[in-house]
Amino acid sequence: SKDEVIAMAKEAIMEFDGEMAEEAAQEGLKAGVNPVEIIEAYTSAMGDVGVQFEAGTLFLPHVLAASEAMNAGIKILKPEMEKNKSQVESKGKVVIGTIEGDIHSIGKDIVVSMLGIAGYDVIDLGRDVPVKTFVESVKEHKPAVVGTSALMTTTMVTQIQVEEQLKEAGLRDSVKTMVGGAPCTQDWADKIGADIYGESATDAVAKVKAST
Ligand code: HCB
Repeated sequence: SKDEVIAMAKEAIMEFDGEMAEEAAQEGLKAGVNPVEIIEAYTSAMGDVGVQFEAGTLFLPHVLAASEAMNAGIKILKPEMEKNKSQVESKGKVVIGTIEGDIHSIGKDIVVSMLGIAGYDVIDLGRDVPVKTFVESVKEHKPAVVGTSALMTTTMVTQIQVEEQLKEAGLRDSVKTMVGGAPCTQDWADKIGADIYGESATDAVAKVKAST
């Protein structure tokens, strides 16, 4: 049943078990569970792993193993989700990357996948992306939205520079800006003048849709 699949998906991440994550994905697809809900289950368990990492009860290798398990599961779900992708023309372009100084990419990658599935052309700049690269990419690709991901309090401040440098380049009015990553909040987005705060990948997709 759906509850069993969701529970298995969560357990797989908590147990760093890639095979179990794949099994949850396969069982879920067979049972007709929405793949997005399975990804949300992985993500929620990944959040719990993060909490344990912060508490010092889990260590970096565990975190990496958990994220690998999550990727194994997502790999099974992705082709299925792409079948439902709107076959019509692209909904628009989104440029996204993890901000300068920050190498956390798991959450950003989920946002990239979900936007792709929702029909957007996503230009993924990767991680540790210099502010000027975001600006150049906006100039080159003219996306509807440019999104930054920041997982650390020390790197989220650099999201301000994206706002500023887009203004300096005369590009700020041509694009919507989005911020996300665990330390970001709606308050933070309001404070720095970002147009969209994406609390989760699902939230990011919904808000990008609403603004394009
Ligand atoms: Co990392 N790390 N880490 N880490 N790490 C955090 C982020 C800490 C909070 C843990 C802690 O110590 N308390 C902390 C940051 C503290 C701070 O704020 N200053 C931290 C630290 C300090 C570090 C290092 C400096 C550790 C060290 O070397 N001493 C180092 C960073 C080096 C650097 O970046 N320069 C480091 C390294 C690592 C890895 C490599 C082991 C690994 C990253 C692997 C990778 O990404 N490829 C890692 C991880 C995994 C974490 C935790 C445990 C989980 C992050 C994660 O993937 N969450 C994290 C603890 C935590 O966050 N609670 C810890 C799961 C994803 C799915 O959630 O929030 O990223 P998410 O994304 C969501 C959501 O935010 C939204 O959608 C996603 C899906 O729903 N979203 C967006 C994300 N980006 C968006 C962008 C948009 O525009 C819109 C929506």
